[in-house]
Formats: sequence, structure tokens, C-alpha cells
Amino acid sequence: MKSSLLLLCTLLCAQSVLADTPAQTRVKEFKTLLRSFESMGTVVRGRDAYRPDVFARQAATLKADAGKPFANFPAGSQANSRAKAEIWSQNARFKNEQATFLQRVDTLDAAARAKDMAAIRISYGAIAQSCKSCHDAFRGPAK
Ligand code: ASC
Repeated sequence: MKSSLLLLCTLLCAQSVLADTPAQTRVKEFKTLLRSFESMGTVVRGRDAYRPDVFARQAATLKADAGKPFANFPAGSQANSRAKAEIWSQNARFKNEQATFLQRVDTLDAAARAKDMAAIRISYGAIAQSCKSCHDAFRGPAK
């Protein structure tokens, strides 16, 4: 009995020491998005061949993952991250950036399913604009 309680306490302590903070979780989730986005970028820039089915799968993956990091910006999670206080003090603006980004990701997914390279280029560029706009307003310098 005593030893199983000790084991339980040890496991719970390890969990709290090893678990990611919200800031760490969202960084990992943004990096996951970036993997799909950059793979598509090599095609859009003409460095890799356009394989419509592969590209459409990447766009679908981006769409499935795009909202995830935004669920990990709880109030009080600014420490040890590049997140600016404005994320919470001007939260409507931040939410607006998020909504625009997600709409543009949907548009890219639709263009990819339609195998429409002209539309893909436009929506890909619009997403990159979303990244930049949100970073300019809400992401501080690297630490
Ligand atoms: C990327 C990336 C960003 C955006 C931004 C677009 O690939 O990592 O933050 O695109 O640079 O302007």
C-alpha cells in the first residue's frame, strides 16, 4: 500500500515536472503548422514539383492543425515566451488575426482540392501575410 502510494506520488510529480507549459505546447503546434506550410512553399516557389494529391494532403493537414496553437494562449502564459501582452490586452484584435488566418487556410485547402495553382499561389501568399501581420503585432523579439 505504502509503496503504491509512493509510486503514484512519483508519477504525479514526474508528470508535473515534464509536462509542457502552454507556451511550449503552442510553439510545438506552430512548428507543426510550419512543416506543412514550408513543404507547400517549396512547390509554390517552383523548387519542388507540383504533385496535386500530395499538395492537397498537405493543405488538408494544415487545415486540421491550424487552429490548435490558438487554444494554448491562456491569460498568464506570457512568461518565457515571445508572446506580447497585447495578445490579452487587445484580445479582439488577436482573435481577428486568428479568424483571418483560419479563413485563408480554408481557402488554400479549397484551391488545393481544386488543383488550381493560380488560386493556390494567391491563398498561400495571403496566409504568409497573416503570419507576418500577427507576428508584427503580437510577437516580440527572440530571447
Ligand atoms: C513563414 C514563417 C513565417 C511566415 C512569414 C511570412 O514561413 O515562418 O513566420 O512565413 O515569414 O511573411
